[in-house]
Amino acid sequence: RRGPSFEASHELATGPVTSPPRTVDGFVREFLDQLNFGQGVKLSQSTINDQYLALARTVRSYLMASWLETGHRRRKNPTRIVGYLSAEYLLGRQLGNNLLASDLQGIAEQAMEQCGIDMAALRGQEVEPGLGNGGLGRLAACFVDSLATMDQPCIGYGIRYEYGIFRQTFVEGRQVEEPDSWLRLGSPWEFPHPERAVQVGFGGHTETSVDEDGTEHTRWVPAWQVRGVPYHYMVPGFRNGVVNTLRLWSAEANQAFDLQTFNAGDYAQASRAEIFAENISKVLYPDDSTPQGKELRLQQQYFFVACSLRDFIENTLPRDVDLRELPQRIIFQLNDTHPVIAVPELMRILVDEKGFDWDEAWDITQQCFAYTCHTLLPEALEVWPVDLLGRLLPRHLEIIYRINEEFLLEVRDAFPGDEGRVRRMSIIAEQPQRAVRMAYLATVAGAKVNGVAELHSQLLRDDVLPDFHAMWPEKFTNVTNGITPRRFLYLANRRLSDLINETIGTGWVTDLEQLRQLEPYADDADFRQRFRDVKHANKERLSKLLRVRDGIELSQDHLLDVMVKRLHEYKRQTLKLLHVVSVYEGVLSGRTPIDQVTPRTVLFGAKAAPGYHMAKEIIFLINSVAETVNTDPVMDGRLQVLFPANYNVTLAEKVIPAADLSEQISLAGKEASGTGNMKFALNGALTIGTLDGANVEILDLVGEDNFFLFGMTEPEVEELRQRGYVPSSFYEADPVLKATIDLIGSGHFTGGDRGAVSAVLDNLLNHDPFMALAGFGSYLEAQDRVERAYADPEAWSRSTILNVARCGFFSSDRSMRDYLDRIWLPGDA
Ligand code: F55
Repeated sequence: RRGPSFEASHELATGPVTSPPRTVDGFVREFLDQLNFGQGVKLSQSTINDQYLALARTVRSYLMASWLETGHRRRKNPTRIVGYLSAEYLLGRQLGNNLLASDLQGIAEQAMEQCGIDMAALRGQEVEPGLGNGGLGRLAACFVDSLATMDQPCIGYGIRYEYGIFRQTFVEGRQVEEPDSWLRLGSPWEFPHPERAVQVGFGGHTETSVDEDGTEHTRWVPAWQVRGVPYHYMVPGFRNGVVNTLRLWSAEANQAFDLQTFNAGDYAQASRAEIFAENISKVLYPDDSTPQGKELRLQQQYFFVACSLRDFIENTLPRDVDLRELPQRIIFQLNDTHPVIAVPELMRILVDEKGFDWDEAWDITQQCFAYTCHTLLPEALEVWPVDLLGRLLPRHLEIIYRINEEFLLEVRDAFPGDEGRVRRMSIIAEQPQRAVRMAYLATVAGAKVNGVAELHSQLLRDDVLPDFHAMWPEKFTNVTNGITPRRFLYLANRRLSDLINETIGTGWVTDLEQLRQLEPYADDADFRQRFRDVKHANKERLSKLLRVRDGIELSQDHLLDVMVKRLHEYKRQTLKLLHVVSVYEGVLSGRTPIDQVTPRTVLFGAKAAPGYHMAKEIIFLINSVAETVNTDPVMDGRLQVLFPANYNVTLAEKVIPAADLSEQISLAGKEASGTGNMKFALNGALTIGTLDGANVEILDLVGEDNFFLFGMTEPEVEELRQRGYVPSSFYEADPVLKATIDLIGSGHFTGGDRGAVSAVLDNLLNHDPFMALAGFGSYLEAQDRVERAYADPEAWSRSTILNVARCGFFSSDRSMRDYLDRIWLPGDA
């Protein structure tokens, strides 16, 4: 696999790779070299983009020795490594994170100053890689950060989309999507490795032959192939000399064009194949919960999974390792069902290519996978129609059928005579069309299945996969999600970090439970004042950003009430909006004297899936309400509604540290976990929330005095649905709700146009699948409690400090520990 070695013959090249000197001068020298020899410009002629690229490559240079050393160490020490299989990684900007991890921030800043360069401008030049939709993709990014910080071997496998999540703009209040061309100005953090490219087949047919001893052998003959080229990204641990690898695959055509066709003059036709192949990694599907069964999506899934397995087995695993030992060398964690086609792919490799018999291959495969489920919505469970799957991956479909046959024998064995159960549990659904249930396949194949918060894991056992739980109770476990304290506290909230460092030292950065030591300071008036100063400064920073970024004015002395997350009905942005309108309506109608309105800014951030009609209508309604409320003199500036477009990781890092109130108001039983909820609490915002997802655990840890709880429990939701939920009865029974909805319905926010908001209102009044109207009363009551609490700054500060002190549990380092203990290396203690 290796070429002839120049290194072996050259003394300079055989020693350890050395980093540039960790001094300001050393940094300047490396930076200027990168500018001159990497970018090919002199400092005096360079653009901000030149400088950004050179700075990024400088930081890279410092991390390189650790990266090579980590790889070397891993190769010497054969252990089970984690192959994290995720179609999404929502990484956020790299520069700040990599400076923090390498402890080069101070040096870099001084070096840039010496060069007369405004470092903030260079930071602003970076376009974040938005290779994910939301929580699931961001979770993957937090997990690889934690594994590197914990010096755990991990390869993150995924897709290098040429276009990430769309850029959102608003035109007359409506969402318009624009392509996210994040690679346009260069991508200094990636390392293409065309020499490690692998081939992936699609389509075609299978052939069966019988050998001398009568054994059948099946072989897949694909109709077409694409080339997968890996791009490597550094994943540095926090100041520990570890750099792990993220390996993202890009699809390329094997031949740029058909020369004969080209010569015959049909230029467009000549490059068809190239366009076709490259489409596979062209763009991220922007649906965050309801997967559409699109062929290109299945191509993406199989493409990255096939590349990853091939890469691990042929290029990462040492040649002398027997594949029977595979489970001792790798555990593939399936981030939702998106990579589940890896299961039949591994079976195909073992049986068809490596000559294993079925049972032995299945035994190996079952030990190599574990599955994480991220949802509870039935419509979000991925299924692939068998005709589509059979066309694209005929051999895989055969393998799935066989897995299912043998699995159903096991079910019959365990539950004799229970054919209803057999039908329910079949990996193949018969209705509404024959289709493969990917969650079932993952559950059957996986050594473990986990949910992402306690409540979610319980509902997974009880409601989503009860038959599987009955059959294999020990397969099921919980790992509550977490967030990386490096990015979401240290990097995003430097002021709070400095205050914490000064108070309890820096151990919390890699051991977040140490924040407990802050508890006594909740009773220290001086500390509370400094805590408030931090929050105030963060609001000022956000205010400056929004002025430049969006032309928005953020009032400094307002309660900052934030709801940022993907737009989805189950998350109930409309409930938040009903609250806003009710406050406004109270003043308009004279019910509430204006001087009794708590000055408040409600900030929304949310992208809607482009095909999700209702979500887009809700965006329009939010913008319409914002426009009206913000400009109506009757409110005297006391209520502001802001909706900066294109909420992403970069904006989150500014918004979250400035927030006072965190809105986590999904209908109980619908949000699997949430991770934004953790980020806010850790940054000293108080939560108003339902008993859903990880909110339950946050409440448990911070205590009910420091959390604004409202709404139904999950069993109460079910009970109401059983009784028959009639949303209009809540409308009729609650005069405030009625006035609120009527004001929207009157066209007040849409220039008199009643039709413009009718889709949302009709839906609320006649269907309201997520019971916003039922939640309205208790939500408003909880908002009253918020305002009373906020009126006492000392008590409020005390609560926020206790939130920070008690949220150490939500470090993704702890999540990774739990995965290691319960799933990846159980018994390793
Ligand atoms: C993306 C693509 C498809 Cl096809 C389906 C779902 C998604 C996606 O982005 N899901 C997602 O973000 N789920 C969220 O995962 C988080 C991490 O576990 C949870 O905190 C959150 O509750 C859940 O909705």
